[in-house]
Amino acid sequence: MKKYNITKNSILKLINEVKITDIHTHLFPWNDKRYFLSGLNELLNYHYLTAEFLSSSGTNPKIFFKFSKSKRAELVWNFLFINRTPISEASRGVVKIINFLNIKNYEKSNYSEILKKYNSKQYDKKKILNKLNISKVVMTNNPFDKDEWDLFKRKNWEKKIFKSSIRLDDLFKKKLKYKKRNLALFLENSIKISNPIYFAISVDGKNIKKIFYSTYMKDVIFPLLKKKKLPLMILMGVKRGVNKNYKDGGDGIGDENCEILENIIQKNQNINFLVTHLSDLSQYKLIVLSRKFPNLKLFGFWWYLNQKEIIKNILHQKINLLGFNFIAQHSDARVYEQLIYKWISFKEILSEVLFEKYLSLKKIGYNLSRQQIKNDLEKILNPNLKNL
Ligand code: FIX
Ligand code: ZN
Repeated sequence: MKKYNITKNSILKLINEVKITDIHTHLFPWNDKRYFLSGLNELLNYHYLTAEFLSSSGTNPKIFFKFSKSKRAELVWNFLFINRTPISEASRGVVKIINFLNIKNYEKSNYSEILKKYNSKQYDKKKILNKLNISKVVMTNNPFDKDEWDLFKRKNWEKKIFKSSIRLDDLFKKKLKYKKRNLALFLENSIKISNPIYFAISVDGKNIKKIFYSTYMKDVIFPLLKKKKLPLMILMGVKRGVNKNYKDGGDGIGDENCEILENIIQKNQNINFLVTHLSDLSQYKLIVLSRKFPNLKLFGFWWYLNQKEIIKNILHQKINLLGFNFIAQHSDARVYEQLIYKWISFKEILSEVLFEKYLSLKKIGYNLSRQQIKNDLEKILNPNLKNL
């Protein structure tokens, strides 16, 4: 067997050769003019940054959100990037994007200058995917929002790249009323129209029981998932609207509820569950739970957890207890260029963790081949969407 020389760089090179399937995003296809988001105004209005801006500047959110998008972007830029050092995770994300686009001498640019520089860097949407080696992006599609769902009436979008998932949050959040049979028909029709990879729901600490023990779930959604062989993605541990004035940026951390999840996974062993959890406390419990059930697959580092130091620690735990039986990351990107920083950062972290892991294997006398590492990477970065 040809020996493989393990270095951090050689592993990063292999990571860059693997096609990425981004399992959860809020992106829309490029030519969906109403919902596709891109550009510096959008990046600076990302709720990760507006929350950081509002809490550190003390600006009145009611006044802030009355301003135009570009005015809000300017305020965020001036406060977080000019008056202060852009050191937070979300600010460094913007810096990474600016550098990826090869924009120079921007550090002291005022907003109109940086905007001009940014807009002058024309780049092809497909080229970004090619550079990052992303082959598929799973959208979040809400069948209860007629306007947004109209996407599926259109034919001319990249269906090979942008895949659909059906998001159920509104059904419970808005307490929508359906007869069980009508809900089943509605969802079945939504599946026919959008050909989703999975159904998804986010659960607040407080509503998890209400959702999972509801008749909608027990009598309609679970049976439908079984029938259609579709997995259910659960995004756990968020507490919505801790500060409602911050809008999307106002959500915080909720309860753990791992026991309830255990019960759901255990009772529905013929449904596959893809789970991510916002609380760092829950990670270890869920890793152990995932060893107990083949129908539970963990994915990604959601939202506030998406920080190098946390990721490294949890990735080590995942590999120690699960081998490569998990999905390494999702971007949660809302603005197209966020794919750049979210994936570049994660690939770097992954290369560091895998370097340590493979080296420890080598030290105890196991010789790895290049192909073997590539196969491992395929499992965690490019899961087969037909078999989640
Ligand atoms: O529920 C979700 O899918 C979350 O990802 C969002 O609610 C959240 O706003 C977000 O974008 C976090 O990254
Ligand atoms: Zn999300």
